[in-house]
Amino acid sequence: MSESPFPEGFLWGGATAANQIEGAYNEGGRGFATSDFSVLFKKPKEGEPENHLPHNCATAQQLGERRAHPERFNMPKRRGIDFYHRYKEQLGMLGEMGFKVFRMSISWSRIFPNGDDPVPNEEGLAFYDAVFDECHRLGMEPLVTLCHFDTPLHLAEEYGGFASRHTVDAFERYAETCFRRYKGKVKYWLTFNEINNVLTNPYTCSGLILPDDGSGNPYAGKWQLKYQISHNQFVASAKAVIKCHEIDPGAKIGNMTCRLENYAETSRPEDQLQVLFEDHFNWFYSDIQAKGEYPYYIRSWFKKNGIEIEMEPGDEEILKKGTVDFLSISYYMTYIMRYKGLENPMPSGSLVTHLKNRYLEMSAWGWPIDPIGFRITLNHIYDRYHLPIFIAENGLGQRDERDSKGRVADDYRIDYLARHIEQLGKAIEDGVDVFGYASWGPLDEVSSGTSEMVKRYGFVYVDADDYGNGTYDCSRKKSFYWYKKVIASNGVDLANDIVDYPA
Ligand code: BGP
Repeated sequence: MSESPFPEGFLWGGATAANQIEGAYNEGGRGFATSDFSVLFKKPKEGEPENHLPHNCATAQQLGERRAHPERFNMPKRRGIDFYHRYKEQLGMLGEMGFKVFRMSISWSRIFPNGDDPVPNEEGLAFYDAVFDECHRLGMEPLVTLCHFDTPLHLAEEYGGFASRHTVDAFERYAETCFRRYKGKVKYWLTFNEINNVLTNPYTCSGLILPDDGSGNPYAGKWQLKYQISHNQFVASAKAVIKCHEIDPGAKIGNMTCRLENYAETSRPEDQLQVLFEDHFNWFYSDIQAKGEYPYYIRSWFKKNGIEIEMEPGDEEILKKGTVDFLSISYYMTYIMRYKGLENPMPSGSLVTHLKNRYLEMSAWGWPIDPIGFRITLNHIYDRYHLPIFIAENGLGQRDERDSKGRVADDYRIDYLARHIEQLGKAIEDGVDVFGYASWGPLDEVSSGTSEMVKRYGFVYVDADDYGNGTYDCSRKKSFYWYKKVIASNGVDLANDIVDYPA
């Protein structure tokens, strides 16, 4: 077999999030989180009005209705895939594939039900002790996100989430509690999942709750507020990094951004200028977390737009001291940029490109499939920071159909992943330092954006539908046996030659 481009000890695995797998939203002493109020979103039928609000968020009015009458709503993140009760079976399936790393998140409100309680909830702490022990028993390193789209509701309702420094302080205490409790069990930490998505969805990313203003999306725009929230989260992240280094020098802690790699629609210089504008809005987040200071371009843009960040004494020193050990990204697709003719550009505020790339096929959910873009983006990131990189998410959400034997022939998923892993290998051969790859959704899990179960990513099929029906039992898809081969060959054997694949 040919020489592997992947280094010895490369961390092959998969990624999940507490709000999308755990369920047991009101068990074990857990308090409410913002994610508990995401309702199932199904794409509107022809002619039905489009919903402009990000599907996984809520206005104050919607939250009020859902809190008062939960029986009237379908909120699948309260169920997840019942990982809370089934984690041994589910992790066992990943161990069977030979996973080296398991990306998961801790539900903050399982540790501090209100986010800022005087003492932590021991039942919550013990649950993650058991999960980490099971990971190690199976030979998997847990890689743990501290906050993955599930800000404690109390902090959201009482303080506006990360709009308040109270939440920054609460996050620091929560992070410190985790570092002390799990020292020696967790070697890899991430602070915030997709911290740059605050520009699109500050409810989901930062716990901001706004009243419905009749505009269709009260979270649109509001850049002063969003950049103040971003600053507060940068400080929270940096404080966590500093605490982690103090408490557990053997651990590594990174950031996590949703990588938005942009292509100019044409060779028209203006279109390339639009790429520059968009890149500035996105590089900004990893620039601060990796370099520890506000970059020139954002200072100019703030000044031009009257944005003034309120800082507390010492913030700039904290940002400088609290830079991350590594970078992590989610990579799903690339985007097309067309010059908008604005002398004063604004963030696009959209994660899924509306301009189609005619050279790329798309998933059933309209996400362009661009493996070469993966290699491009990794070179761009490494060229900018020269820090190790972990792939925190990459995968294909599709409808999977089971045959009469309960088997799923997900050749489309094998094809997607094989092409992306091949390009990942080329990026490493280019000299990019990548130390691990976590495919998103190794077990089917509740979609972040739409709360659907039918948008499946997994190597493992979970028998559950969008409405909570099913046994929640696990079975193996064709890709299960394929990925097991990929891991065993350290990324060399990507051939789809699986013939026999019992469910
Ligand atoms: C990212 C989130 C993940 C995951 C992924 C796939 O933004 O970090 O939580 O859900 O998107 O998106 P979806 O689940 O909506 O298909």
